[in-house]
Amino acid sequence: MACKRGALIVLEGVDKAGKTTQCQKLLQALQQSGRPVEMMRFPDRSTTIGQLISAYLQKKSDLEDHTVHLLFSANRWEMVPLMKKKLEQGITLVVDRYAFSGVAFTGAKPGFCLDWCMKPDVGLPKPDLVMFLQLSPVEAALRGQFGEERYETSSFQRAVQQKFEHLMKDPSINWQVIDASKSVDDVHKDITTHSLNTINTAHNLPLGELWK
Ligand code: NYM
Repeated sequence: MACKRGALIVLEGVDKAGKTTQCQKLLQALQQSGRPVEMMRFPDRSTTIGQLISAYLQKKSDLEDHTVHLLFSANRWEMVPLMKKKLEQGITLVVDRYAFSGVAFTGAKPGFCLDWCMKPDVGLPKPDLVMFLQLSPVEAALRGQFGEERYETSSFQRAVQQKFEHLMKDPSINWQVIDASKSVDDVHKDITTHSLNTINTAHNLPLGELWK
């Protein structure tokens, strides 16, 4: 019999919500419990497309807004064969940002509608679980200064948060809102509980297609 597939688990949220810390803690916890698991992150800055994106984010280059949106999407699509292979091999993928960040960040720019922003990512592997690390802008600001990269301002992050809230109304996605104002360990416990439930149910379900 073919092995049971892995689960596709995504963490989303505005900057400073603790996504990367929590992805790493989840990875370690699942590894320690003997489950096959790997972590990915988007943008994946290691590829040729990822390097274009990284230079843009670091303000070393300028790109037209539609163009960079499509590059972020292409950076996900170029990973799809690898993602599918790993999931089929029974490996659970913990992913730091996905298409939802893509839509929320571009959608927060003037002149973009969410519908247009979603189109390039239609048909990507559909996450079995998307956990949104919820943190108010006030609490995020208390966690320290933003860095130097593009988009790292409080006003832009507030606009991004609104776009995420819109996306979370979509019942076709298994959204779970996580209170990211709790301690790192308490947030980790919530995330682990949701992830274990999802890994057990995803085993028996076909991998879906996003927004289709
Ligand atoms: N970002 C991320 C986008 O604008 N579109 C996308 O599709 C994705 C995946 O890039 N500010 C933005 C969100 C972040 C930045 O930051 C990547 P980090 O620290 O590498 O997650």
